[in-house]
Amino acid sequence: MDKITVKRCPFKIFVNQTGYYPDSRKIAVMNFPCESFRIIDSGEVCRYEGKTELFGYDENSGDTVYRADFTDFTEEGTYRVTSGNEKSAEFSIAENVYDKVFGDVLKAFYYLRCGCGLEEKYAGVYKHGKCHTSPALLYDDKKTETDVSGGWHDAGDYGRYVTAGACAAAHLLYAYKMFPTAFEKRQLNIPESGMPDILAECRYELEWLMKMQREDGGVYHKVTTERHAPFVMPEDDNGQLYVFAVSSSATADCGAVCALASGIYEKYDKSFSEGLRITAEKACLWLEKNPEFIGFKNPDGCNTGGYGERDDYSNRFWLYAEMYALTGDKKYHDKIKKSLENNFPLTAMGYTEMGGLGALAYLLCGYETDKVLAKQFSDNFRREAERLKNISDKCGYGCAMEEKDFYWGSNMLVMVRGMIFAVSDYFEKKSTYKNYAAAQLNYLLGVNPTGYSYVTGNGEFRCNYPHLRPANADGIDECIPGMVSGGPNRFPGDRAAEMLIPKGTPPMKCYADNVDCYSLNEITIYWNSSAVFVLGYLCGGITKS
Ligand code: 9MR
Ligand code: ZN
Repeated sequence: MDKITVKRCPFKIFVNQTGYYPDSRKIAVMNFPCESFRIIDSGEVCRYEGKTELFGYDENSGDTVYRADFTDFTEEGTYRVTSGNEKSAEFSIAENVYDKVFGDVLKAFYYLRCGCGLEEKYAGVYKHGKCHTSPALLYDDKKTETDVSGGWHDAGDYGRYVTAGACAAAHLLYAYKMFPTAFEKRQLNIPESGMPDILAECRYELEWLMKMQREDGGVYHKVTTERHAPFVMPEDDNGQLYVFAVSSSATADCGAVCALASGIYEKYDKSFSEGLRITAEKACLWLEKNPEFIGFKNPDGCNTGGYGERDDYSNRFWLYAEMYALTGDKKYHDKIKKSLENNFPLTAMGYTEMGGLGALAYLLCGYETDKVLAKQFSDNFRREAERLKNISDKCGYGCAMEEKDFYWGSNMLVMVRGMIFAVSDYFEKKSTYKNYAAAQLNYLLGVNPTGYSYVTGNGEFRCNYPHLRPANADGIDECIPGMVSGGPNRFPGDRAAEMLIPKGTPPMKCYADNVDCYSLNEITIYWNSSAVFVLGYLCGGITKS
């Protein structure tokens, strides 16, 4: 494939290109008039026939959508859907259908590790040398050296940002905590052992997060070079690293994820768990002394990520909820109540709004909870799931997104919505929204009007040229697998995207698999982590009591 031109999808019938569980709801989507469809196996033998249904006009794609429902075809195998001269990409029906994609989106974090080399026995052809290990200077004085090596590269760039990292690690840790059976035996072929691989991988990030804390408990917002690196391998990015100012959002998020992790790792490594608790407590003390919001703004001349926020209400709430869940100390319960006097969304689980993670902490806590408050939190998730279900039902592609939701990194919001379906089911101990969570994954993996699977290495027609420095610099045709692309963005925010996306393009089609389109096709750790959570639910399931 040429890296500059954007390939058009050869398929006009859209399916989850990974596939479906035998007992899942299965709907292929067409955007051309058709009346019937067939399912053919790899020997082109027809295995199923059915009538399509006109779904109607779908605003976010601009398509008139027809749908082929083959839910009652449950035989394991590899197939395509056909209609007239058109066909779908290949997909499977199988119990283990998500194994590869699940393993890949989780292994992606290993490929993004910073501060170490990636050895061939773990990384194969994607091996590379040690990166970003030189001491960083405090940006403020440009003199003081500090060791903040480690953690994951944030995204297509080589920056490491605390709020983004805390969010991604929290998604993974909650996925493990809520759906442990999906992870316990999942081998990722990474260097560590002695605990489930997902925990070993998160530990790599947590150790870095702890290094980002200053002696007084405040946490630096980010460590990056002053300007984004050119498209070179990480070991060749030798620009001076800087540690930028402390922010209250970074301090709260770092404390919160460390408190969450402290409880989880206790069983595996007492002293690590203890260190995490101390980090979290120090963050609390710093925040007490700094009750005002201290945001982050890039200094002039610096063009790496800002991750600015408008306030830190949800971050502080999340921290206090995690501290209460960890210690049962009433003083944190009082702080939870106090922080709820501010207004912020209590189901959001992105990288700026953390209220949903705080609610999760409270609902999963082993200590006594205020029944009214707990009910309010779980009702919020259920109400939000119901609202999203209605949106999904109105979308030809089953996606729970409205026009306004297709902004930078929209695929994260799709996955966070999948998370809300999962969380709601978890607390109801039912599988009411399982098909809706799956529908969000189906969209990500090909049931969308671009026809792309937005996960590298997965699906017959998949994105392969994300804005990801090592993938572009390594000279290897096939991109590192398991990277979730940011996806359609109705406000193309880079020059290449402005050129490639004609004005008036419907939101769901504002996408190009092009390395220069960072506003449409970058990757980030928190886009991957939200996909891991959804897969954790679909593969681990709800334990009915
Ligand atoms: O996801 C962020 C998006 O909402 C912003 O509009 C954009 C521009 O500031 O930045 C995005 O975040 C990037 C971060 O700043 C640096 N690493 C890559 C992130 C994804 O593009
Ligand atoms: Zn690095």
